[in-house]
Amino acid sequence: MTMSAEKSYDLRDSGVLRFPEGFVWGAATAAYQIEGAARDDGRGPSIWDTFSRTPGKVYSGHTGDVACDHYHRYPEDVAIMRDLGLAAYRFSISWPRLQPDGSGPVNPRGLDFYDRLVDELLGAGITPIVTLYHWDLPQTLEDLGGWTNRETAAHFADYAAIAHGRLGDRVETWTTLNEPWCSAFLGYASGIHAPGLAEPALGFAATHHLLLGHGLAVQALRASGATKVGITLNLAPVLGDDVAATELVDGLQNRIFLDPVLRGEYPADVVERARRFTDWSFVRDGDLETISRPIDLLGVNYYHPQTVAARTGEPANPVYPGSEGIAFGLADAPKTAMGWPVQPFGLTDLLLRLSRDYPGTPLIITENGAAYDDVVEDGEVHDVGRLSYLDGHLRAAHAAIEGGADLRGYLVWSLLDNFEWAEGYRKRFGVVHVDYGTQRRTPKDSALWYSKVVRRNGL
Ligand code: NCW
Repeated sequence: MTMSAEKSYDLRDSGVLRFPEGFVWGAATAAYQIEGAARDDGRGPSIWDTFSRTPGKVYSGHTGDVACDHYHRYPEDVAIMRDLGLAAYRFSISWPRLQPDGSGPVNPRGLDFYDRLVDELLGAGITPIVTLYHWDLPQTLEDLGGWTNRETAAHFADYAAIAHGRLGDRVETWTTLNEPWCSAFLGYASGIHAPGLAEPALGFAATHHLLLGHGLAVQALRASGATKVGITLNLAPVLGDDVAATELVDGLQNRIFLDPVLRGEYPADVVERARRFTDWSFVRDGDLETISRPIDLLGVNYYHPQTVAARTGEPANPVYPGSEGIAFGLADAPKTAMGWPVQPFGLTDLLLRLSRDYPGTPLIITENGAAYDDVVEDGEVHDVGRLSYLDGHLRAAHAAIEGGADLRGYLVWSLLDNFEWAEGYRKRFGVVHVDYGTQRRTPKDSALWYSKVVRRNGL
């Protein structure tokens, strides 16, 4: 890693930490978490509609039926971003809005919605960044096996081409999957997320077909003329004294996705350890070439490191198949409302490690943020915990840039409080508060602070 003195000088200006010129500042959301309008205008059902209706799966039976009603209120939400001075907005497209059954007929009214949203953003001077898959698989495809079925990957590429065909003239940056680790290991290996299956073998098959879907979608997007294409992974440094434990968890969290995409191979240690669950016969000749098609950016979602230790008799954590004998979550640090430790140094470490181990791919933080139990007082939300979380992580990102990481932007998770998956509406990640009774939006102190950071391109 080389660190140029000139670069580090440029980034500091009378005590202000400056980010590089052109650094992209924005916010992120996901379709199922904010749109609502679950039955409007021909949208088909997704696995999250089904899962949230399955008793006991989501806190208090919450669903995304209404959520933030963003489907109808998007002009107000875009205006909030414009007033905050945000330069970019990362949103996801709901696959079942575009193709109600996940393959076959296209729903023109679904396409129309994203068309309107993109035009509204551009009119407000905000650059749209599209995520094609943020977990809302069409239920019809799940009925055929979902991501455990190889066909789903091909359908995903068709859907990518449809979306790009309509929006590609105005949207430059496209990412394929959001956090495939969650889709595979929360959705198919542990049952914590939709579709709620809990078989380690299914988690590995889903991982491969998600990655194949990514590679096929990259090809489809390129064929349709896209020039900035990437994937978003939820990555975490794994901390602990026991080398075998940290390597195992690092393999299952990070390298199982990074290596195929950026090196064209699965990590040998992960393949070996998973043999007790799968023979990997779903990996066919040519798949890894497809999966490792060059990408233009890597989206990094960072929340916290994972701390592990060897502990005899510890049962496997179902989200990490084969992890018996490993204890998780031991960090001695303040926790957010999710119980996640606040450890900003992990972001610096992660970005520098990516630069070192997977050089040449520009990085963008596609999500970072925190849930806290916010309250509105006289029309204001004094979310000091979130503000300090964001400040610490931006300093950590800046340190990584000074250390040589090619970091191009930062998108806070999330613009709005929203449907936090299995946690329902009880966990609030937004920099803008949402009153779900009235749909009133209230920018929190963190949003007002972030707005200043964005305007001065620094801290
Ligand atoms: S749940 C989750 N998140 C949050 C979500 O709102 C967003 O859509 C995701 O991209 C914030 O960022 C991501 N991430 C996965 C959490 C892992 C939970 C592991 C539970 C293990 C027992």
